Amino acid sequence: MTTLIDAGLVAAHNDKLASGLQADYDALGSMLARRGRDIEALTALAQRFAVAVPSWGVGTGGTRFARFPGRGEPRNVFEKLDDCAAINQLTRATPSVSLHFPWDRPTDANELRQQADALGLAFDAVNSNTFQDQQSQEHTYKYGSLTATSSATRAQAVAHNIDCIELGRALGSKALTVWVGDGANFPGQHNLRGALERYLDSMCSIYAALPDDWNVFIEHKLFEPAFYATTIADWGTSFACATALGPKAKCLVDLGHHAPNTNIEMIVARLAQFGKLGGFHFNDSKYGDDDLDSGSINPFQLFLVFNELADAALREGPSFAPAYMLDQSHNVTDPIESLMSSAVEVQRAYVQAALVDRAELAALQEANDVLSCAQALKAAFRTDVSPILAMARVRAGGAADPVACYRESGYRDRAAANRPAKAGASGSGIV
Ligand SMILES: [Mn+2]
Repeated sequence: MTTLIDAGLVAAHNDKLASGLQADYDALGSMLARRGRDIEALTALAQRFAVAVPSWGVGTGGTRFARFPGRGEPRNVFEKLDDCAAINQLTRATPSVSLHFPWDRPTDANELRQQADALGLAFDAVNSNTFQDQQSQEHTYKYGSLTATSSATRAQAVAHNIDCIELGRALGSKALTVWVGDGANFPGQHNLRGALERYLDSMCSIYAALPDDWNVFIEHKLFEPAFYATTIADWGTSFACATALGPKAKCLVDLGHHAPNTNIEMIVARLAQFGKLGGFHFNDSKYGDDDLDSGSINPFQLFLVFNELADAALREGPSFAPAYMLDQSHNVTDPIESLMSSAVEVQRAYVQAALVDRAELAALQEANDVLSCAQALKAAFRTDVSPILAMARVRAGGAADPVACYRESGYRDRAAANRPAKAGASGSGIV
């Protein structure tokens, strides 16, 4: 496997931190043993965790107002894959990449697949894009895509999604994520029901093109760019559409796509209960954005989401396997550092949720011992599992401290030298 950061440098980094890590690991192991938990089992669990990196995340996304490009940003999908591989090399938690078309459209899908294979990467869900016009596109999406009043525009948007499925098949992907910004900016602009009817009609054509072993994920978003009424604004609409379309259609939960203070973990529980939880876009948010790094604002919410996922996994068994993807926009940080940090934060929530003794919690719930129930979750959330995550990485050949190791490696300096800025070659998008 091609490695982009010198393995000797990673080993030296790990050697430097080895004695401290071992001491912390042993101390945590003793503490967990007193709680009846085996640290080795938790480390093995951490090693099995994986979250996909979004190809658009390795470039600077910017905001609605401006983009401030960083040094050495990837200029094409092949360079994006290199950055994704560096992230996985150091974190060992991101073995797959979620592509976005047409931004990532390769001239030769086989060549792209071969590069991914060489880098030890696979492709997760592919994403379509009908929220902006492309060059040489015949019909504009200014007034919508899958919901457009123009049948020719809708047909063009459907054809693009089917093209994404074909490309995804060639790359070994198994799912299509559809997010549309379609909606209205003014009351009266849309017939609200009519727009959703057109959406479902378009999605039926896309659904019909899905291979048997594929899923389509419906991603909802409360608002933006439609500021009055977004057609697929909430999980209820997403669920209704996924149900109407059939078993291969599921709902995708982007943590930033809800009204402030929404109980997202309850949405997760509902979708899991009815077999419609397709996957996640992880990020964090303080107000109405969907851009901040996972776990940077509300790590307890992230933990509570994984607490529901742990419950669902116990109930559903191995068939329960929602797709985990990051979806962030980086404006003031190095995207590689943010993505590594976020992957670790999501993995942290996963391991912390595994610390909850579910039988004990169920007994406390049965007994209506409310305070003890709350304390059982808090005890898990307060446990610093950092040594488990670091040990899992080191044992898998990753870095004890991925961000520090990345900085020591000089990867960004090399990228800046090898990738002179190219006008108009933004490596990302705001999704
Ligand atoms: Mn998203």
